[in-house]
Amino acid sequence: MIPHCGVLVRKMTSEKMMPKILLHQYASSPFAEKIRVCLGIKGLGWCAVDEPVIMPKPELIALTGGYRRIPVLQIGADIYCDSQLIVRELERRFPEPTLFPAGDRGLTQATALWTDRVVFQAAVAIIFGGLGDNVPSAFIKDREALRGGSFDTAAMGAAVPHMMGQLRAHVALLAEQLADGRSFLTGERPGLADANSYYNLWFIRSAYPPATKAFDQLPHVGDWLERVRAIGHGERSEVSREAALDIAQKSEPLAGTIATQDAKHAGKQVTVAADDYGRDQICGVLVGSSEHHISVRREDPIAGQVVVHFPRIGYSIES
Ligand SMILES: N[C@@H](CCC(=O)N[C@@H](CS)C(=O)NCC(=O)O)C(=O)O
Repeated sequence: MIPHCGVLVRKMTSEKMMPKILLHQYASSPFAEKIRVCLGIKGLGWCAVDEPVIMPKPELIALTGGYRRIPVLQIGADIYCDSQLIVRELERRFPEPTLFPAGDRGLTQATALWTDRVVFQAAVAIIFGGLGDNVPSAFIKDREALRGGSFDTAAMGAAVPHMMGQLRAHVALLAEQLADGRSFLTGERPGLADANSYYNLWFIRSAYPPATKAFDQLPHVGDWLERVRAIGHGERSEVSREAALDIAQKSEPLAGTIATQDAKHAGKQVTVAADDYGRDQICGVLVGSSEHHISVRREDPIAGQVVVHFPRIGYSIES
């Protein structure tokens, strides 16, 4: 039997009561792997909406209004950009089992700034520096547009020795954390700390296996990687990009409230953009905000009325 997306595997609920969890993703995406592991920890049924690895991504852009990065979570006409916010939304909608089994909610979310920026950039240099001339030119061109700067695999290659040392030092922190024999980073139950710390190592292992020598001799890490891998990805099925658009069109987005600090933007047209790379501006009417998120409503000729949600950390808002 194909499981319905958006239902707890352990507790089947009818599709009518529970909207589908749609994850716009592709197989080789490390940030999508972070979310797939979180879906596994929560034992959720979900639908993969496979997106291209490079632009154009017309269906995704119709939903997001310009945000092109992967992953994007869609629940009905609510579109959640960035793995940081996707994690928060999954935890909000499906609190049990928690992604914070040690009561480590704030601190563990902060680890994303370590794994998604510092460790990820080391992994990118190691993988693409290692692959060198084998990286397809269309991919390089696309990532240059994404970065707004060069994607120079030769320069990355020159940085590999340093980056391998850096990577080993980062992973040594995980070895230290696991040294008392615990199964997962914050104790006996897996959580976001594991998903965050795992996905870059998964990325290196799957995209450029020779580079695992940076960390595969460190104690405890190999067994922990295997335990995280064994969690799996929950119950996955597939939905086409066209069907995802259709779901958005036929759904109503959630209502939101606006934080006092954003009162001046309430109901007004604003633009939201990432502050690191993939800085495309997304325009919409501010309909929700908090310390943790910014939500804009937009009307799309293909997707209909959608609300696009962004994390606060790493995104700017301007009117
Ligand atoms: N801060 C974002 C970063 C996402 C990211 O960089 N994703 C990569 C793929 S793993 C990406 O979008 N690359 C360009 C693309 O796929 O078009 C997040 O946490 O979701």
